[in-house]
Parts: sequence; C-alpha cells; structure tokens
Amino acid sequence: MTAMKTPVPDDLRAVRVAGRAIPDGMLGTLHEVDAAVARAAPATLAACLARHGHVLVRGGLDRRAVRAAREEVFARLAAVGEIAQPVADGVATGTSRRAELHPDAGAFWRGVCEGPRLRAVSHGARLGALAAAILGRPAIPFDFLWLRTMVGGRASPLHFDHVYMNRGSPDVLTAWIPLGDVPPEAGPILFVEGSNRFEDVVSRYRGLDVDRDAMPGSFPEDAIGFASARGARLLTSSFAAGDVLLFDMFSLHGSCDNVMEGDRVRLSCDVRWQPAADARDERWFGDPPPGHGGRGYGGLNGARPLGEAYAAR
Ligand SMILES: O=C(O)CCC(=O)C(=O)O
Repeated sequence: MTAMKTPVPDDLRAVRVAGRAIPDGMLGTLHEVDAAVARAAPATLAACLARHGHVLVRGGLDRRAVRAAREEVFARLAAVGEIAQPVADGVATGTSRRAELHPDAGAFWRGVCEGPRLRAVSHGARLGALAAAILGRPAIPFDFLWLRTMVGGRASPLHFDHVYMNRGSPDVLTAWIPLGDVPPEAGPILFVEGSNRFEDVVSRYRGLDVDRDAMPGSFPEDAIGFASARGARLLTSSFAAGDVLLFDMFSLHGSCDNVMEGDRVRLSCDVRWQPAADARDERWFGDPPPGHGGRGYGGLNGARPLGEAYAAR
C-alpha cells in the first residue's frame, strides 16, 4: 500500500478540473496495491479500501482483454461514423449517423454496453475475485453497466455513488475500469481525499435517492472549489490498461477534464459489485434493467450521439 503522501509525478500536473490546474499542494495520488500483492495478501485490498475509501489495483485485470473491450466499443461507434480508423486510437470524427441507423437510442446503447468483450472484463472472474476479496463474501455484479465516452472538454461532476444505487445492499462497490491507457490529460477519475470520513457531508446524503427524492446527485461546486473550502487534497493517478479502481459509496469523486489533443475520447466503464446474498436495487438488475425512471440505457448520456451536448449525468 502506498504511504500517505507519495510524491506527485510531474506528468500528473497536466490534469485540469473545470479548465484549471490543481493548485500546488492540493494534488495527490490514489492509494494503490499491485495485483501480485493483492493475490498474495487479499486482506490488503480490504484494509486499503476501509481506510481510504478506494483502492487502485495495478494490473488487476487482463490487459489484452481490456484492449479487446476497447476495440469492441469503438468498432460499434465507428459503424455509426463517430470514431475514425484505426478504432483503437479512439479519435472522434465529429459526425454521427447513430440516430439515422439506430432510431432506438436505448437499444443501441444497451447493445454496446452488453458486448461480450466488454462484459468479459466488467463481469469477469478477475474482477469478481477482487470484489469478493474486499467484501469477504461471494460477489455479484449489477447487470447494468455505465460506459463513459468522454470527448474533449468533458468531465464528470463531483458526487457520491450512494444516492444513485442505495435500494439494495449497503455494501455496494464501484469498479472503475479504464478501457485503454488513461494518462492525466485524458481526464482520469478524481477523489476528494478523506471524504469517506466527512461525516457532516456524508450524513446529509445518506438515504437520499435521486429518483424518489427528485434531487440532483452531483454537487454544485467543482472539485477544486470543494477541496479549497474543505482544506482537502484531490487524488488522481495515471492509469494503464489492466488497472482497476474499486471504491465505496461514500467517497466523493468526479473526473478531471479530457484535455487530450486530436479529438481523442477517454473510454472507461464503471460497474457495481455487491455481496451475492444481499438485497438488490431493482433499478440495476433485470433483462433489461429498468434504470432511472424505467429509461434503461436510453437514460444515459452515452446513449446520445458522441459529443452531443448533455445533462450532468
Ligand atoms: O468516469 C467518470 O467520468 C466518472 C465515473 C464515476 O462517476 C463513477 O464511477 O461513479
């Protein structure tokens, strides 16, 4: 496990949040465990997650399988004219024939999110073993998967996952999977350090449900604004294909901006795992899972043509 204050690699200073560099002293790296250590001492994973709210497992997944998932997703987007060849580079064309070729936006996006190569990674045995090691019990994934195609300038706002998925197990974990390398300029995921212990903030959000309570899940302020007011650091890292980050429902996170040149898309997915024996949030299980308000995959930003203006989440 990394020490509390690992030196910040110079290249990480390329990250941007709402167009701004993270001030000196506010930037730190995620807490990580190497996959070999995780295999030899699985308790390390649970200890890291309990303490920090997250654990980055370097090389926790099969790198070739992750690259195959990337190519599968981008090939589907190339078929609707949104991604240029070679698809592995993930370069957006700025055009789309998606609406014309697939009038049912939700069905198209569901097909992409249920691709066999993607599911082999997100719902596969390697990730299942990591989730079970952390939970200390057999684990199952949600059927629903959140696939993120982040074009230039785009980022995810600050939020707790709890408010989106708290109707079943109290022990849900999110696995954030970069589908390919995600260098700092691609806009990696970002955490507010120690937020899993910000009881004053956590208690305001515990039990809230974005659908039942018709409330926005994301915070109004950006990560730098929140962290400055709180005197907290922001933690992120550079990711390679095969890395996976697991975190709990009360770790405040969003993403850095995609500031890559050349219209390159940051591709990642997030998938939830929980104890197999626990109650399930009905929105995220089923064939198809109903999703928010019964909108299924059609309710996601990803269901819209790549690059189209979209709502916060
Ligand atoms: O990938 C992103 O931009 C955000 C991911 C996220 O919010 C999550 O995994 O819960």
